[in-house]
Amino acid sequence: MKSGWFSEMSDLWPGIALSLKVEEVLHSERSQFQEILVVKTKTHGRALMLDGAIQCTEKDEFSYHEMISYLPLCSHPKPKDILIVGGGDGGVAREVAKHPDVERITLVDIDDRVIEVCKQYLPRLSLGLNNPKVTVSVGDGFEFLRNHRGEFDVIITDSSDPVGPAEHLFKQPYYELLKAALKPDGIVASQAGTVWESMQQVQSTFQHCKTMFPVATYAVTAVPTYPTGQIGFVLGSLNSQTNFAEPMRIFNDEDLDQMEIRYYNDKIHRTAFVLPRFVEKSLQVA
Ligand code: AAT
Repeated sequence: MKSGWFSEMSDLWPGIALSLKVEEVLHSERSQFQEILVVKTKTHGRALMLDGAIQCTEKDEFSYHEMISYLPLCSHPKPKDILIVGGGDGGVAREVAKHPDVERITLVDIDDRVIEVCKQYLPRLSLGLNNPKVTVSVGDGFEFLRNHRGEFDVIITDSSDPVGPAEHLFKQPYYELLKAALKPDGIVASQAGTVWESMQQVQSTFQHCKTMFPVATYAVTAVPTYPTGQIGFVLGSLNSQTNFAEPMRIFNDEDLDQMEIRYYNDKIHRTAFVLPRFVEKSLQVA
């Protein structure tokens, strides 16, 4: 590897790797669960990597964090109680807390070291964890859900990829627990990988969701520093009337400016569900 560059190599996206020029390694440790690395990049601000996979860079994290938050929140008539599984960097909590209907946010991340390291090095994300609406809990999201029934309007799974501590968050039993933890008409949204390199993962996550929820769909957004520059979300609703592609709550430009939302609006919400033909066919969503 060329010195001074970080390359994101993984068996999940074999034969392809995004590289970032690194100016300084700010933090590196092996926690109980994973390898944590924070670097200062030349062009993308600070970046967090877990087990060699880019979790976020300061330059483009807003696309992912806004979309994984507002696609489900704006598809729900009154999202008051929210659970975030993963998301220890605070980016999703930061966005979810901006939604005026949201009253309580519980965040459960497996790794308290990710939370602490992000508090120290990624303050623009971790400020989300200090919001008074947010309660942070440390533990496995799967185990947490076992003990929570009928409590949440929206559950967002902002988890790392399906290797290591997040592996079981991409399997059928997790979707059974998600369903049970929702209130009536509840909605779920989960990080679900990219169709360009991980079609099988997308298909199986989507199938799990479809098995448990009367409405299930897949949406995409652009994140230049994620593998292939694109990432998708699986969304499910217990309400058979939910039409994810048409937002129930529309923020106007003034609202969006005030909320410091830079990527999401109602137009991009609708577009996120427009999928290429090969994806429609693979997921049978057409
Ligand atoms: N916010 C964008 C970054 C992430 S964070 C993924 C988080 O999931 C990490 O903080 C990790 O500690 C946490 N996590 C992993 N497994 C579990 C688990 N079983 N229970 C709770 N939290 C967990 C997502 C990056 C996506 C990368 C795409 N390539």
